[in-house]
Amino acid sequence: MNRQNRQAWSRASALVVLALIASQCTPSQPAARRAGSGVQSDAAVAAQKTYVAPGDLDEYYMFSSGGHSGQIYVYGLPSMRHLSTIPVYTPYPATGYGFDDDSKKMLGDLTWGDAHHPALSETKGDYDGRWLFINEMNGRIARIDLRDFKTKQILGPVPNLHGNHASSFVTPNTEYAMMATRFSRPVPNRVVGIDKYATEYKGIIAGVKIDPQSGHMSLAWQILMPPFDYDLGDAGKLASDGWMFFTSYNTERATGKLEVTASQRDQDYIAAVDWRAVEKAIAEGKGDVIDGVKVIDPKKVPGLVYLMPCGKSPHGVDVSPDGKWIIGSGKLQGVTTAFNFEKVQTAIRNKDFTGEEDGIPVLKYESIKDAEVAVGLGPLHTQFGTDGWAYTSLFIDSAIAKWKLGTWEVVDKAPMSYSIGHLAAAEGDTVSPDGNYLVGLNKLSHGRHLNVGPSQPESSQLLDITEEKMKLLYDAFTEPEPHYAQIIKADKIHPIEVYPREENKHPMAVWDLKDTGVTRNGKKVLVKMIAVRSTLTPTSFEITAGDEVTVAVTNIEQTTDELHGFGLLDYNINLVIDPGETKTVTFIAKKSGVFAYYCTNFCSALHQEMQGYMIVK
Ligand code: RUQ
Ligand code: CUA
Repeated sequence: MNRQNRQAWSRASALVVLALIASQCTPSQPAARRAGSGVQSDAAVAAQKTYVAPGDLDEYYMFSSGGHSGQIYVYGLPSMRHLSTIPVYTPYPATGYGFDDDSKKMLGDLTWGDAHHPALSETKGDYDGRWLFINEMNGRIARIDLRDFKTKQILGPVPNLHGNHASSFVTPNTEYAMMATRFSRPVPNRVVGIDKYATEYKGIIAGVKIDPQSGHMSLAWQILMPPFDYDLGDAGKLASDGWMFFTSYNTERATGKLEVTASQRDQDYIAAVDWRAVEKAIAEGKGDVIDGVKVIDPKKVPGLVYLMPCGKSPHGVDVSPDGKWIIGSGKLQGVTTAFNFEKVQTAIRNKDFTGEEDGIPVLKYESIKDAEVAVGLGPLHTQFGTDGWAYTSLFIDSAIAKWKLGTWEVVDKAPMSYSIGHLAAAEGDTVSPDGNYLVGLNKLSHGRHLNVGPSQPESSQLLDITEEKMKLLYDAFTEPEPHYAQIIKADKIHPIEVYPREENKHPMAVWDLKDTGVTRNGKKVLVKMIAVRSTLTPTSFEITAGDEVTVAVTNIEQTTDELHGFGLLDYNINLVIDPGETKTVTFIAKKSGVFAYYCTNFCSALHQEMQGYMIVK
C-alpha cells in the first residue's frame, strides 16, 4: 500500500473504531459530560480527522515560533504532534546546540532571543521547502536549512535598527527578507535625551538580501524612517510584487506611558516600500553610510516610501493571495481595512497626498481603501483560504472571523480558547492557499488541560475550514510562545537521513580509528576523536592544566538517527554529533584531575559503555 492508500485505510478503520467507541459511550464519560448531547458525534468526527494512525505520517509540517524561548517547534498536522524543536537563538543541550565551537560562535554574546515570525522560502510566491527564516528582537534574523533542520546562519545584531519585530517576511522569490525597528532610537546610536524623541530618534526599515543558491543572508540597505514603532510586515505578491508593507503605531511620536500616549490618534500608518526602486537607488550610489550600512533618507531620495493611513494602532498587515489587497488590522478597532493596491498606485501617480511625515508623503485614506470589514473587536492578523476566504484573528473578541475578499461579508466566527494572537492557515500566506486547516495561536489556555501551576502552557487550536462553518478539531499545548507559524505540505520538504561521508569537508574529521589521538602544538592540544557504536576513541587522553584543548568528534555512522554525544563532566560541555558529522569544542583545561566523558545520546545496547577519561595533569 502506498502512503496515501495506507492513510485513507487507517482513517477509515479509525472511523469504524471511533463509531464503535461512540456507540459504547455512557454519559458519565468526561467528553460527553462536558459537551452535552449530540456533541459526541462531532467529537468522533474531529478525532477521525486528526487521527494519524501509529506509523502513518502527517500531511503537513507546521513551523511555530518559540517566542522568547528562541526556538522553533515543528508539528505534524493534522495530528498536532510535536515532532522536534529547532534551537535558533538559545543553547539547547538536547541537540548540543550552543556548546560546539560553530554554534557558540553563531550565538555570540547573546544566549537568548525573542523569535516571532518564521518565513519559509518561496519561489513564485509558493513555499519551496528550501529554507526557513526567523527574526528575533535583538536585531537578528536566522536561516534554517530544511535539508537537515539546522540553524545555519544568524545575521546581526545589525546596526541602527532596534527591536526587530516587523520581520522576517520574505518576498515572492526570496529575494529579500525584511527587518524593521520597533523601538526607535538615535541613528547612529548615541546618547540623546528622551525629550528629543520626536525629532532625533529614528526608525529603520531594512532589506536583507538572500543568495538564491546558498541562502546566505547579507544586509543590503536601510531606510531612515520617522520615530514610529514598526510592528508587522508583509511582501507584496503578483499584482503588488516589488513592494513591502509595514504597520506602525505610535505615530504620535510619544514617550512615557505609551498605552495612553501612543493611542491618541485615530489613524496610524502602513508604510509602503517600493523595494525595487530602493535597489535601483542603492545601485546608483544613493544613500549615506551610517555605522557601515548604506542608509537612504526618503527626504533626499523621494519616490521610495509612502504612508497609508490605517485605523488605530494597526498590528498585522497581510497581502491577499492575488496581491490585490493589503489587509491592515487596527488592533483598537472593530474593523479591518482592505486597501486596494491599484488605488494606492493611482494615488501615488496623482499625488493624492494629505501631508507628509519627515518628507514621506501620506496618501489619502479615502482614495486607497476598498472596504472596512466589520470583523469584530481587536483584529490582529489575517490568513487566507481558497476562493477568496479570509480569516482574521480577534484578540479582544477571542475569536476568528471568516469573511470574503471582494464582497467583504463576514460569514462565520469561531471562538478561541483564549485570546488568539496570530493564526496560520495551510500555505495561507502564499499565492495558492490550501484552505483545509487553520491553527489559532492562542495566548491563554487555563482550564483546558491539567493544571500545571501559575504558568500555563500556550495553546494552538486546530480548525477544519473545509466547510462553511469553521470547526474546532484539536487543542495542542506548547511552551512559550507561539507568535506566528507557517504550515507547509509535507511532500515539499526532503530532509536528508545522514550527512554523506563524501560531503564532510571538515579539516579535523577522521574516519579511521588509527587517525584518532592527541597532537600538541605548544599549549594547544588537538584531540581527534571518533564516535561509533559503542566507543569514543580515544578512550582516554592526557593533557596539562592550562592547555587550550580542541576536541573534534566525528560520528562515522552512516545510519539515520545514530547520534552520539560527547558530554564532558564538570566542564559544561555537551556535543551531539549526527551521523556523518564532525563537531569541535575548544576550551581551556582550567581544572586538573580526572574527568569522565561519555555518550549522552542513547545509541545502542552498549550505550552505557561508551565512555572515557580526560586526565588533566
Ligand atoms: S506579533 S500576536 Cu510578535 Cu507577530 Cu501578532
Ligand atoms: Cu553513542 Cu550512546
